[in-house]
Amino acid sequence: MTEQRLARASEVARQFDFPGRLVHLGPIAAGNVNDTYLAVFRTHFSEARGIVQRINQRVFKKPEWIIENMSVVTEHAHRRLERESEGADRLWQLPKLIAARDGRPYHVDGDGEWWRALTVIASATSYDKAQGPEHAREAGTVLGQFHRLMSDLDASRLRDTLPGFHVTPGYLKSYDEIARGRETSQRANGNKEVERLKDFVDRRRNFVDVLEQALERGALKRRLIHGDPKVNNIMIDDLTKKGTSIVDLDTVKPGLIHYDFGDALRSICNPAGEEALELDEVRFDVGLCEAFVLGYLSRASDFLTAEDRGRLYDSIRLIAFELGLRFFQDHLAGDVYFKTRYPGHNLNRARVQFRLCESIEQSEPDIRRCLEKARV
Ligand code: GN1
Ligand code: MG
Repeated sequence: MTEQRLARASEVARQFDFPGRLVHLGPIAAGNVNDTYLAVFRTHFSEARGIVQRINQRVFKKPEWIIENMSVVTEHAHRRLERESEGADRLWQLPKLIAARDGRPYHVDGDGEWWRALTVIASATSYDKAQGPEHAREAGTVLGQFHRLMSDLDASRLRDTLPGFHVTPGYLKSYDEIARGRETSQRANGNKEVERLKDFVDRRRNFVDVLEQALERGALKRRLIHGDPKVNNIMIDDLTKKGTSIVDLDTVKPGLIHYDFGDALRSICNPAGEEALELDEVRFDVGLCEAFVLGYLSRASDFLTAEDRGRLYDSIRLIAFELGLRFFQDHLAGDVYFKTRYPGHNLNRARVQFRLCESIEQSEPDIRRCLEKARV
C-alpha cells in the first residue's frame, strides 16, 4: 500500500459527510475486487467510523448502478426491519450509504474513480473461516433472513450490475477462449499443475449447466439474491455472538437462490479457508453444513419449493467448481480480475476450490442425508 494511495483515500474520505476531523484511515483486507478503507473521524466529544470504498470499474462497468442498487436495497430492508423490529429476536443491521458533502451518494475523484462511504456495522466481526457449528448456524440464519428481506422487493427496480455473474456455462465458454489463447499457452506451457487443473475441468463439463437448464425449463425461478454471501461477508455480533448483518451488497440482483446457498456453503464448510496453502487441509465439513442449513431454514423454509430443494446438493458442488474455474481462468489470463498478493495466487485459489469440489463429490451421500434430515 503506497503512501500515495492512502493520501488519496484520506482526501476522498474528507469529501463525505462525517462529523469532525479525520484522525485515521487504513486499508481493510476485505475483498478481492474493490479497495476498502476504515476511516475514523473525531470531534472533541465523539467519534464516527465509516467504510470508504473505491469501486473497481474494471469489474463493475457502471459504478452508478452499484450506488443506485445499494440505495434501493438498503432503503427497502431498513424499512422492513423497522416494521418487524418489535417481534424480532435480535437487532438486525445493514450498512447505509453516507452522502458526500455535495449531497450525492458517491464521490468521483480527479482520476474518474468512483468512491462511496458506508456506515460500519456496530460491534461486529466477520471471519475468514468457520469458527465452529454455532458460527455456521448463525451464517445460515443471516442468509435466510436476507432472502426473506428481499422476497418482497420489486426486482425490476434493480439494475444488473454484473451481467453473466454466476452463470456457470458462460464462465466455461470464456475459460475455453482464454485457455486456447496464444498468450496463455506461452504462460502455462509445461506447467504440470495447469495441465492437471485443465483435466479436472474437462471431466466435469457435462454438469456446468445443471442449474441454468432447470431455469430454462421453468423448474427454478429467479429471485433476488445477494450474489456473494461468503463467510467473511457475514457479520457476527461481538456482544451476543448472533449473526447481525450481511455486507457487500454490490451483486444483489435477480438470480437463483441456489447460487447463494452454494456459495455460502462452499465458503463456510471449508475450515481451511479459501486462501489455504496446504491442499491436504481443504475439505467439506458436513457437520458445519448441517448447522448452516438449520439456521437457513429457521428463516427461509417457507419459500423453498420441492424443485428448489431437489437441486441444493448440485448448487454446492457447482459453485465450488465455478469459483475454481473463475480463479483458474484469471490465472491463465494474467490476473486481470481478482486482486493477487503473490505470483500464482489465483492458481492456488483455483486448486483450493477444485479440491473442495472433489471433497463435496466424495461426501455426496452424507451431504444429501444432511439436507434430507433438515427436510430441505
Ligand atoms: C470476489 O471482492 P469479493 O472478495 O467481495 C467475487 C466473488 C467471489 C469472491 C471469492 C464481484 O468477492 O464472486 O466469490 O471474490 N466478487 C465478484 O473470494 O466477482
Ligand atoms: Mg463481493
